[in-house]
Amino acid sequence: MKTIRYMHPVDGSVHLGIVVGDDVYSVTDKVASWTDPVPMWQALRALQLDMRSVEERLCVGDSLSYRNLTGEGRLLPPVLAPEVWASGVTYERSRVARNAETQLQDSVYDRVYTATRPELFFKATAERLVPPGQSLKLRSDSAWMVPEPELSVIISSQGDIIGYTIGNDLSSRDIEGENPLYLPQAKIFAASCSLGPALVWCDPAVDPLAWEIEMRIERAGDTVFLGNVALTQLRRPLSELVSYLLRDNPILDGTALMTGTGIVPPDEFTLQPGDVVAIEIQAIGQLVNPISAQGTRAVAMEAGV
Ligand code: DO4
Ligand code: MG
Repeated sequence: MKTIRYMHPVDGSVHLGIVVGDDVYSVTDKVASWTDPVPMWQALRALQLDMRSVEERLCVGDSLSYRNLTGEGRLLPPVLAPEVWASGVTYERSRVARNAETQLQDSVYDRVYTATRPELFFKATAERLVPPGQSLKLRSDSAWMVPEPELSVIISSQGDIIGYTIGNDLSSRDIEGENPLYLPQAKIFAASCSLGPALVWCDPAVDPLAWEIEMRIERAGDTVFLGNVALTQLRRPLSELVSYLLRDNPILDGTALMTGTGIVPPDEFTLQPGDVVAIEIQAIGQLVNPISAQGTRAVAMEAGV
């Protein structure tokens, strides 16, 4: 099952919808308290209801067009994630990129890539999240910034994986490269994280390790970067990343954990205002975010949405 959160075209109210092809069926119209996947997931689990039969019952009546909701800038992050955490150096490509950018002689990155304990760090709060289609913003004090396309898991407070979405861990390579202790400044700033466009619910039939991530960066209509990676290249099991996050660290239902990047553009590449970053995992969809400078208004706001 695939769900999105969106602002209703008529009154702007927040809805949770199930996506079937181009049709979006509002679940909120049928169960008013379900504007977010987490209460729905909890209710289905408590009642031991089969997701598929629930989907069949809910996907009836009026629907909206997914393409139109996306085009009109009405999508919201697919879950109201109270916190977003992230993982680092979980792919060989990330280890190589960190070694290239760091000014340290003795690489902490080689060590963390093979260590038992993964690198996990805090990335964003719900208020800091940029919805699909809206602008991520470059730090004004960095000259070397890249998007990081990452499979992201949505988890319950108990550590159950509720579902999967796409994350963009927009990062500064020169700030982290100067000193790894600057990591929070390289990672956390206004409009540095986006999640979306949809949530694919955890299900025995869904195998994220069979997926591939593709990232395309466009500048003035030209593709200036295209790369992809298979999820089989992720060095650590998803359950391992989740279990380390929960060690002595209470989290709330709906927390997002980004699982690290396996795609890094060449070292000479940096993002510029006006670039558009599109990250695709076929089963989930395409997370598209324009890039702008700090201090500029979000694209959807400019469009008057
Ligand atoms: O240590 C740096 C973080 C690297 C990261 O965010 C990633 O590998 O995705
Ligand atoms: Mg990352």
